[in-house]
Amino acid sequence: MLHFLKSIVKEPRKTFKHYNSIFVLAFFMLWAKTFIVYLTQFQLGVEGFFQYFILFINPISSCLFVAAICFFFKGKGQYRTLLIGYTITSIWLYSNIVYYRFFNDFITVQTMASGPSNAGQLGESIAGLIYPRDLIFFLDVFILFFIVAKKKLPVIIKNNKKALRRTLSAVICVFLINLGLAEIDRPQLLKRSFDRNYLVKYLGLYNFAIYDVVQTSKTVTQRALADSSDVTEVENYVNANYAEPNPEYFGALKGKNVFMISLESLQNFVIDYELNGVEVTPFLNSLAHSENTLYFPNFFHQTGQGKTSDAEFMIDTALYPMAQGAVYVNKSNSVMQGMPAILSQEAGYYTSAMHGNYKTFWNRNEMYRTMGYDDFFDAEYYDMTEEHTKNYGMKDVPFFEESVEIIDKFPQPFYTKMITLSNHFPFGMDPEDTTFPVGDFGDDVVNQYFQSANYLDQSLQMFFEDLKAKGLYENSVFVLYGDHYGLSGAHNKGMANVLGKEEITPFDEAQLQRTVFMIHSPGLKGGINETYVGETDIRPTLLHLLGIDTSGYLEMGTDMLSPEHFPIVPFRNGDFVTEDYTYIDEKFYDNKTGLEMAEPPEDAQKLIDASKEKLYMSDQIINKDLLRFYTPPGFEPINREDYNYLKPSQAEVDAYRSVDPDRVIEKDEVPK
Ligand code: GP9
Ligand code: MN
Repeated sequence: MLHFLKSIVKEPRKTFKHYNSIFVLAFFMLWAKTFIVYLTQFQLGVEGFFQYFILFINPISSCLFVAAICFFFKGKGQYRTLLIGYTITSIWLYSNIVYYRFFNDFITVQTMASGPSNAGQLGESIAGLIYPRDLIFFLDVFILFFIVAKKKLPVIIKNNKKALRRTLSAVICVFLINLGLAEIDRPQLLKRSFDRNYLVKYLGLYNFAIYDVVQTSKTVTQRALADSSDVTEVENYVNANYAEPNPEYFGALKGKNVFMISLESLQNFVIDYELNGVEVTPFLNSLAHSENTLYFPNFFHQTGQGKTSDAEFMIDTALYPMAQGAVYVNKSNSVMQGMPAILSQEAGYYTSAMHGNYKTFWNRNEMYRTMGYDDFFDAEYYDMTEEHTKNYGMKDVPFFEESVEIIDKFPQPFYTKMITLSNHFPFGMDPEDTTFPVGDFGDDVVNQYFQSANYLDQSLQMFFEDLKAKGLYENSVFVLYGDHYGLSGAHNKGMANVLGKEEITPFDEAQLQRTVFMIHSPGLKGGINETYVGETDIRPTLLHLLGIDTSGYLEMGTDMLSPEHFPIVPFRNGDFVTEDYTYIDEKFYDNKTGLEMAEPPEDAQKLIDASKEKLYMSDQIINKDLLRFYTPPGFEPINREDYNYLKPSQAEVDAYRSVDPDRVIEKDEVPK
């Protein structure tokens, strides 16, 4: 490489002739393509000349490496290897483009290990993510194949060993320069693995993939090396940070049935929002303002790559999901002390999960066993006809309608998690399902969001009415939560129009991570509670309301109603929000003005440490599977073998019902 650069300056003509080879062309094309993709397809937050320069040079080492692999071979094998290497790299780049459109993130080993469930998830939305114009990303591949076929630049490197030596040394040199420059701009880059954006911005997409492989193998070893003494540090931390329950609320909802309802992608800005003077979510608005609802407008989602499943995980464990990959997929065999198991053991609850998608999605059927869900009513229990389904599965109205019939047979008290689906990216509705208008904000996804959120709202209202009719409303508590954002940064322009702003700044984007959260129950002393809270805080809050002591459990969240609740919400990427500040990308913003602060606040370090510590302790538990060394007092460890979610045959159900259709079903019986 250096030799090439030197000679192209000194003797451009001769050099061109000498290097007029397909390898050089391949290198330049891949480099250029990668850089263009960085600029046009990802939001890497590049600022200033220096960062642009690093971005420009970071693909060099890996692109050179791709072009150089062929020097391992002699003769025609060189072309073949080049074509294969180039095509695979291009497919990898394109896969990241598509993945980014959906997740606003890059592919990792963990997400790939998520296998069919994660890929399946993308697969369902794929039509909205792939465009014919994307063929342009493969133009260079066609050119390369064409040149080889037509023998336009058919130079075979005879002295392949020398070429290999030279190019590989160039790869290493360039990479070290890249790393050095990156370290200058962002010290400790490799030690902070929270944010994949940084790594891609500074080291490049391909180098990130290698980094990710190394990191993942480290985690695997971490578990193997952990022992029982590792749990002491976490235990001390949890005990020191425990927030006493609020006596006014402790046990206020004791013995009630619990509906834990996941509102797909429902951001909090829709509450009380009016589209052309019409409320988008009139039912949720009425609940939010009801005297029997605790409504938390400063509730933030804290999910990572595991999206819906990450939210479920936080709610059931009060721990954080993983920095990379979905904990549901990667850690379903770990030891957990989940909410269903606690409710069952401490208060005799019958527990279930209900979701109109197939049970393998997000590996739910495995993680639910770990959590101790008695039953899982998945797509097999629902009428998955075309008119009832959209995107991943059941539309919310038929989902709730059919669920009521199942719930009606539950033994009480019960805890049931219901995961809605319709309000999912790209939010398009079947015309027969709505009369609500679409928005006019210059972005189809944003425009459709309102229609789809309105549909979710209506379905909830109908569900509540059905429950009232069945006599299941009065003695129940409804925990309603938006699992994660619906409109990613890719839709910031449309969102700016919605909010009547010039642009969405990083500060605004962090504020938009608020999702809906409320607890409603007839007779509950409600009110609007402005405390800053997140998904990890749900479990202790709910358990305390149900009168269950949580002091023996290793939780990262704290009771939202406790006077000792520490109002800091760490996001999975290391940013955080508090009542006064928003910390993004290592910069503090003032919540009052939305502007970056010239000086960090006085308590900056205390807040940074607090946020880091929470994530660190949780990561210790998850990565090292530490709960296998800790059993809370009185808790009976879950035996996964006791649970399976195979649907009983009709004959089994009939035989069961024939005994006496009206008899009260015991907790351990099959209530189908
Ligand atoms: C799929 C549903 C949606 O079963 O949970 O998943 P998401 O894409 O939101 O994680
Ligand atoms: Mn979701």
